[in-house]
Amino acid sequence: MNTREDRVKWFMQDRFGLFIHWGLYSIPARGEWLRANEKISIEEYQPFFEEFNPVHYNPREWAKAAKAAGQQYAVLTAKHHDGFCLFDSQLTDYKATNTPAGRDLIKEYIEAFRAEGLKVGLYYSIIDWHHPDFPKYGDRYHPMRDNEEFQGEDTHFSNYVAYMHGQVKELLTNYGKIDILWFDFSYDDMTGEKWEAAKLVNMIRSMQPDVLIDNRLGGNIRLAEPEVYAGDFYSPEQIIPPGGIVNRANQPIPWEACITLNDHWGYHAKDLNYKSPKQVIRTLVECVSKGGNLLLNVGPNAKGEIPEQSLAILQVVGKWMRQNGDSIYGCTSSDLPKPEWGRYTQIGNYLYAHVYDRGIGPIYFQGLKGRIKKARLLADGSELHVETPWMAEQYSDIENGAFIDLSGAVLPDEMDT
Ligand code: FHN
Repeated sequence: MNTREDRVKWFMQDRFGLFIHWGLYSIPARGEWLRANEKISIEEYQPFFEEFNPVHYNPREWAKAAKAAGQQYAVLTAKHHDGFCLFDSQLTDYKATNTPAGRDLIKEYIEAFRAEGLKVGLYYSIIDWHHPDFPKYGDRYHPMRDNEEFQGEDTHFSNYVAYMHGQVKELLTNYGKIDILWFDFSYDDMTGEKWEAAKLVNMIRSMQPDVLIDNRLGGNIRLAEPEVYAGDFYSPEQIIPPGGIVNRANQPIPWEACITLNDHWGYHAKDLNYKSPKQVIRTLVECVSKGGNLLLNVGPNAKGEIPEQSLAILQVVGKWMRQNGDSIYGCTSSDLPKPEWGRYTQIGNYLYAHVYDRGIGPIYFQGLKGRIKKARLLADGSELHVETPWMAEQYSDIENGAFIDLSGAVLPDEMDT
């Protein structure tokens, strides 16, 4: 039987993925929670179903952009909370093949990303605002929870659980090897066995034993003996855990921070607050320096296009990755204390210094006296020199350190990124 350590090997190597939130909500262009935020009924939302026709959808272009950005895997929403399926499910009519799009968008995504050599993940919402048997009354996450027409409405939640399990089975049967199943999300008492999560994960493991599962079905991945459904990796959202993530025995566990490129997951016409390429690069470095992955999100528009501003940022990030990817792929945290000038990432005996603020004079490597065999600038491969500055022996707190002279080197982070 394969273990979590077996399953996550590629994940810990790849480090950088593309998250894609796309669906009917791309038409109103006010984010994927608009049904709940604006109390939109199923009937008021129906015109978007009848209109959805992403005429410019070309997932090969998406895959090429992700690959050029240095991303090694992707996770696309197969179904978000609104219940709309981008895949040709036989368990519902609420799917892309029944819209003017008339195509299985997931099938095309998987074929395109695999063709570009990227691994493929599917996001699947266990919350479903469209299914008649998903709890409505009193559920704090249902868009119509305060609407009297749903008061007391009978729902047979077991029907929904069977539907949800059936759709997961479809996704693992009809689209070849899936690398990640990204479930979203458990809350309050809607967690774990409420979803019959052990049965679901046992089915998943029997069908595709290598697929990675996130920790949002419930349970506690940090336990010494986590529940079978507690997941293969922890999924912090819009945050980088300050000290990475460890289990109760203080052992690092795999994690992946999912972070938006602007302020929204789904397409938002007025979303102008984009992170700069430098912010993205530093976020990626910070994740890896703490033993984690970055899943960076884009929200394509109703025509199936990733916004130009998102593509431009990914392009600059890709330039940095082409020069510095060795300091990301397969790397993790270092045991050394965080240096004041930036961050370390490490793989084996290779230590990568991400210098954000070079300050004045040579940069200082605490604890590395006599341990630096050679130093190279990743951007151009040029040699860097380990040196001991004049009168260094009189400086305090440097008895076990080393200095490297960076004068004349243009650091990647000082480029106009
Ligand atoms: O409610 C969702 C949200 O729309 C988005 O999909 C994020 C991405 O991780 N997950 C949930 C919020 O935690």
